[in-house]
Amino acid sequence: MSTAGKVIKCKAAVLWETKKPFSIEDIEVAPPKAHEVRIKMVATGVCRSDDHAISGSITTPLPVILGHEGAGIVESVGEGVTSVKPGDKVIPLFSPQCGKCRICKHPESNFCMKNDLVQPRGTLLDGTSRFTCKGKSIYNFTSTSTFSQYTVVDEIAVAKIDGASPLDKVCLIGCGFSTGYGSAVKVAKVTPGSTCAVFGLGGVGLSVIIGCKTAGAARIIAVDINKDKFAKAKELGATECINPLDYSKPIHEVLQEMTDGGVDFSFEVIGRLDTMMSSLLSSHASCGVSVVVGVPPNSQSLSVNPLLLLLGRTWKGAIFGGFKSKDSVPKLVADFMAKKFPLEPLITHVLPFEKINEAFELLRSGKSIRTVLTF
Ligand code: COD
Ligand code: ZN
Ligand code: ZN
Repeated sequence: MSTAGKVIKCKAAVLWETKKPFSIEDIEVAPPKAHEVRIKMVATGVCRSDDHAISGSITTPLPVILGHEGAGIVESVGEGVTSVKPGDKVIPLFSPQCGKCRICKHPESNFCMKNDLVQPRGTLLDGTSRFTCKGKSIYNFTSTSTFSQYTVVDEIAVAKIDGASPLDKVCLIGCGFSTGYGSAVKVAKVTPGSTCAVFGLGGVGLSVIIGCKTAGAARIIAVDINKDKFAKAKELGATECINPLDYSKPIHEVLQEMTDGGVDFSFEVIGRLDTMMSSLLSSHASCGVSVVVGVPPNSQSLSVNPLLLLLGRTWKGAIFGGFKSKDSVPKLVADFMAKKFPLEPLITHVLPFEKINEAFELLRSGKSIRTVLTF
């Protein structure tokens, strides 16, 4: 029996308060309105940014359904939706692409002005949510809310992907993989034969390494304070791994000595101010490009001597690897299907959706790279 046009009752992980575990709740998901899409989630990754929302270091309205790295199948569409139809495999886009704003029309930029990231309203574009629980409206998270058996997203925040793709793998293209990979291939534009340094070897940092390798970097130096991360980094393309705790001098000095004055491309993939500065200083003062991938906790800032840039160094950053999401996600899925890069090594754990709190414990303890929750 078709569920189109009807309210769907299902399970979702609701965060009622910060610093508390999720409660698996029975919720109602209203049908999609015009230009909206209701999706049956099949798999979702657990990303560090979801944990930042739990801890409160990213602020978002509560109560909320988090999750932004999912993949699923379209259940029904609202009036006027043309880019997807029921039955299509899709990936929700936490960084949408409206196609009409100044940024979407810019050839190089990707951070669509219709995003719900900078000042989160916790709603769809019309200012409301389709979720209720115990008579209370529940907020959306980053236009996606994938920690629910069903979610509703705006059409500008969903991409149709190859019908043959394995959703329990390609869900990583919804955030972590694309953020890291794009930082190397699209934002830094890593060149063949170059030397790179990657600070932070979580799922995103390892995806930067995959990008550097794909782009033909000759040396990829992986930096992390957890040496247990080194084996996987090497498997994915790191040529050397260093632990700042093994040195008495600052790690940027170590990197400068290892690379004749500094690397061509450096990446901060941790989200800390001190490592952002180390990453910047480890890039060559005249020809280096340093990319900020991590986001520091709310309202922290760095004070920087302009001379660090005056000799020619470039300092930049991007969300979602600089990719225009709706255009790029289907292509990234196609590239995965064509075996241009792997996703499997990033997935260390697969758990049923109900074990979501366990998945976050694995992330916090540093035991997982990515846990994929299946519905
Ligand atoms: N020096 C070196 N390594 C460190 C240090 C340090 N001082 N502190 C921590 N690390 C290592 C950890 O051991 C770990 O291996 C790694 O850094 C971080 O990995 P994870 O697993 O915590 O994180 P990821 O890879 O899932 O995500 C990292 C981000 C920086 C991308 C993320 O936290 C973030 O800031 N996201 C916001 C950026 C963004 O684009 N957001 C949009 C949606 S996610
Ligand atoms: Zn994420
Ligand atoms: Zn736009």
